[in-house]
Amino acid sequence: MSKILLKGGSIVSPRGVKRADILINGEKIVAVGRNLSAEAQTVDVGGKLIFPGFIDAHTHFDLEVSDTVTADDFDSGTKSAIAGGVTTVVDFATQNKGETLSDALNNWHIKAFGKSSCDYAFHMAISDWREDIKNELPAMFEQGVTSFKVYMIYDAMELNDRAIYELMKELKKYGGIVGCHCENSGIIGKLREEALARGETQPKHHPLTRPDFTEAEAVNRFLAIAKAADAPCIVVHLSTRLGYQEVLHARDEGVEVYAETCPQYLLLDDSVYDAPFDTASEYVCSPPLRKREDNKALWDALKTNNADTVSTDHCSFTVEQKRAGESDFTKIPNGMPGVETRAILLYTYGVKKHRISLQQMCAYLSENPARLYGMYPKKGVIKAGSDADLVIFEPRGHGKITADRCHSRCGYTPFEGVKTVGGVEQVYLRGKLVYRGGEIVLEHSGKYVTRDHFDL
Ligand code: DUC
Ligand code: ZN
Ligand code: ZN
Repeated sequence: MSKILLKGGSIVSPRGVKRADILINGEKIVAVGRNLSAEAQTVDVGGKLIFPGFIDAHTHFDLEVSDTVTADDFDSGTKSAIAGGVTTVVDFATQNKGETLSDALNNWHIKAFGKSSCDYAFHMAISDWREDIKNELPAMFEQGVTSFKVYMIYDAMELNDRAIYELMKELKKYGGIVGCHCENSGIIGKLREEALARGETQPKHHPLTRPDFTEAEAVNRFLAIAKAADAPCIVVHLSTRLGYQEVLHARDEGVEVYAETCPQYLLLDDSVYDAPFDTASEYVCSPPLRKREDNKALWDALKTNNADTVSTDHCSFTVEQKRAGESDFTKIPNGMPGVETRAILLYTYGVKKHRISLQQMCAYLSENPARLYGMYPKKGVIKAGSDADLVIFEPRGHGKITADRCHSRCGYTPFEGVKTVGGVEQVYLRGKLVYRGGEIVLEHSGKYVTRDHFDL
């Protein structure tokens, strides 16, 4: 078995930053401490920050949606991930109507197996709640799927309040948790119809037909359902100040709610939709980009530890694919890439701008998602016994995000030209160097991760 000794780095955790060496044996960390010595390949990481491998618990790779399929599959998506320091993704295995959950899980295993350059796990997105689906839940837990997703919007996916309530009550029996895409389908559906009838067909009409209160109402309703079911839950991709207030209010009422947001809701706003179609459509995602005051509220949520994770909702389409909605914004496939740029953005615009600390960055990108999704302490922490998933991060130097250096197949980044500080220098996945100095040096070595119950 190969041993590697990383010497002189500063190890980041939610509890602090400390100088220590890390000894890796095979796939695992076997020791962490000062002045370690061993017969091992020694790597000098003096002056670097070392994070537990980042986890992106919200990606959509190889997803069929809007009569097309996402530009990134598990091959390109996970290459993009490791280039961004992400050593584990939790993608959404998605049940199509009429399918069983085991059909959906098998489909996602086939999509990911042998193609993934980082480790991967699956949430199960349920779009068809039936008696036989209820009976399948124990089998999901046996196969390491312990978190579920529901959508309050999208014709092909939407569950009603009763189904969400029943699912929550059922999952409570097994210690599972439900994340929800919170948008009010009825109001948004009508606003879109009215906009199109007025000839309002452009990307700028996308945010106008999904106003902030449609997220807040859905968050409020989802949390009322969680309260009725007395079940823990997650609001995914929280995008508005109003929605955040609903989360705080529900917590005051005793609801166990966790909140996820994404870099695009922290850093971008709806002014981008005024650009010509090809540029504006790149930013069409749901929920849409919001206002600066919403960005600010979400940074505040992170600063005060009132949000729990920062994921990406990586769901990428090429400009060509986006052109399906050139004369009707409702036909633009929703989503954008993000898995590769999340960490550097959070470091540059979070840590370096003093909006969050380095420790909080580690909590949001590594430890909290590992705990929330039942992977801790295998993932999300640097300690003896954990997987040797490590990000060697250079804290100095200036750069710029450009699509030509990203690995997504969609051909663009919503952060084109954005200035950055520092960067991911090397990435270890279970003890193997997979990324170094801008190059992927080992591909397709990702494995499926079975998950336990959440513990955050
Ligand atoms: N929103 C997106 O923009 N894309 C994928 C799914 C979602 O909820
Ligand atoms: Zn969603
Ligand atoms: Zn999503």
